[in-house]
Amino acid sequence: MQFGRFLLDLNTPKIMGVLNTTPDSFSDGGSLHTRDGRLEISRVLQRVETMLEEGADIIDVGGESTRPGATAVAEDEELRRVVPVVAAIAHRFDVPVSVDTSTAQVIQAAADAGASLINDVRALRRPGALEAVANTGLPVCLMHMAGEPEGMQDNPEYRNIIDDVRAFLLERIAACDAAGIPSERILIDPGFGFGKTLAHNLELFRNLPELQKLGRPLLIGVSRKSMIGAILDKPVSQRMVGSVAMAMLAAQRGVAILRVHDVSATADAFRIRNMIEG
Ligand code: 7PJ
Repeated sequence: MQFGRFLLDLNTPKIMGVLNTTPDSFSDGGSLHTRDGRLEISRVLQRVETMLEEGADIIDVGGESTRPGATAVAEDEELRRVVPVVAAIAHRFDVPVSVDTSTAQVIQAAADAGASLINDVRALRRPGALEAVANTGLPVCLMHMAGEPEGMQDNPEYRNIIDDVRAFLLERIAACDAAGIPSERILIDPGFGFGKTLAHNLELFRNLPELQKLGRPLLIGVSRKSMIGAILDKPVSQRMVGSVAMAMLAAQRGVAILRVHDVSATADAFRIRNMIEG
């Protein structure tokens, strides 16, 4: 699949390394910031270089915390956080840069700064987002989320989680088509932890092959998430092995791209898998 000027072979699972530019990320918040809270570009580039050495195939840059309960960030604040980071990475490294955003203005500015993928947890439902992606010609990941981060974990309910997520993704693929974004540029994501109970997450995970049938590559993020914490009864700092185990199971179910924090460990697991599976 084409990601800007990069061609990725999705027949073997690819690793998307998470780079958080928010000071309040639940898993690695603030590590790229100075003590007075400024994002340091030199630290960002160092972190990216490490992730590339460890085996990342894509770098995902996020400027808005979407963890449960997080409040939305202002557009200009998101622009200010994300655009210089995208530009610096795209300029320095030969790697597709993905941008975790829902905002039309950020989509356009990130594309101008050299982004290769738009990763939208709101599946282009914000005003102008469909048109912005269509304009840029970039591929997009459409993720399912019930509600907004602020209230999404308050008693989420579904008629049937698989049917509901599938119907949502089909509707968003149709909306993309109507806006001039062809399906060849679309990845889909059931959105683990976004308005879902542990039972919902597990049922979705078991049924990933069902979503595979929609005919678009699957991208998922389970890394360090509360579903793993709930299964293992462990805090965020002790969820790496569980995350890698889940990444392996996802790869086995045909997932094309894994969004992860622990690039090195995931890359080791995938190398073993590729050697065995050929
Ligand atoms: C996801 C994401 C995910 C996609 C986040 C976290 C929360 N983008 N951005 N899929 N999660 N496509 O990393 O735990 O699951 S932010």
